[in-house]
Amino acid sequence: MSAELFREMTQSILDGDDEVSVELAKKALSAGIDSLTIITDGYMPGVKEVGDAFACGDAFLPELVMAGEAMKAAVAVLEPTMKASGQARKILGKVVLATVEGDIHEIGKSLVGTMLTSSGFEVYDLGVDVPTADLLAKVEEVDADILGLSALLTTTMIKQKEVIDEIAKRGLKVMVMVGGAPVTEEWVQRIEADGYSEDAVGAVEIAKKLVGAK
Ligand code: B1M
Repeated sequence: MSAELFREMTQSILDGDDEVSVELAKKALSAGIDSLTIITDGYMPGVKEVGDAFACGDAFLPELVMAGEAMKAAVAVLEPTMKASGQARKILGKVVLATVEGDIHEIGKSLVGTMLTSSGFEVYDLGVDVPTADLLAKVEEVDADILGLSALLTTTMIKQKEVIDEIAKRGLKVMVMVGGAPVTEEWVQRIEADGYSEDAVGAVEIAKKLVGAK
């Protein structure tokens, strides 16, 4: 039953149909399927397919926009369950999180924020397209342990480096975790980030290690 449901979810993203993606998310939740499994096995294959089709010119911006909206709407249905599954406990650390300046991709960044919140972190999600100065002002204001920087474009990844350089210049004591589809281990080493994960589950593990290491 799940396999068929997941195929329909993938199709709803390919169709850019947010009504269907939302209905399927509700259906899967009532069938007792875990939210993260729904996202990774149901919706992510659709987003990947649209992204790949866009990259080789088989899909265009409107398709990308509609796929993004359908994915966002489904995640909005699933997020409360993910947050609710986190138990009340001691705050593990404070995380300021954002997508870097010039980049408006928000879905992955928000998923990381939800996972961190449900795992016991206090998350200040500043949204997308956030200038370096605003990020660092928030880090100082809340005395953050970790600054999480998401970037989905090869043209905006460079902002992750800009932020890290500025942190060093100001002598701020905050760990930087980076992520986003184009980010690689090689890039992480080059910009001297403290942590990197390729997905939201891994981001929680890295964040836990970082606060332990601080
Ligand atoms: Co855009 N887009 N997009 N897009 N888009 C990509 C990223 C692209 C790979 C598509 C492609 O060509 N194959 C391509 C980038 C190419 C490149 O630079 N290498 C691209 C492009 C080119 C563009 C525009 C330039 C298109 C244009 O205008 N000509 C434009 C840029 C706008 C801007 O930002 N300035 C653009 C716009 C958009 C939309 C607005 C239409 C829409 C976003 C809607 C929204 O977010 N509200 C959109 C979408 C939907 C995509 C794809 C299809 C899907 C992204 C997504 O939401 N994935 C994407 C193709 C792809 O990724 N295959 C594409 C689902 C999400 C759950 O995954 O974001 O990877 P992801 O997050 C993951 C991990 O990466 C990781 O954990 C998350 C959960 O597992 N992670 C972190 C993310 N952040 C992390 C932070 C961490 C740790 C882990 O620590 C802090």
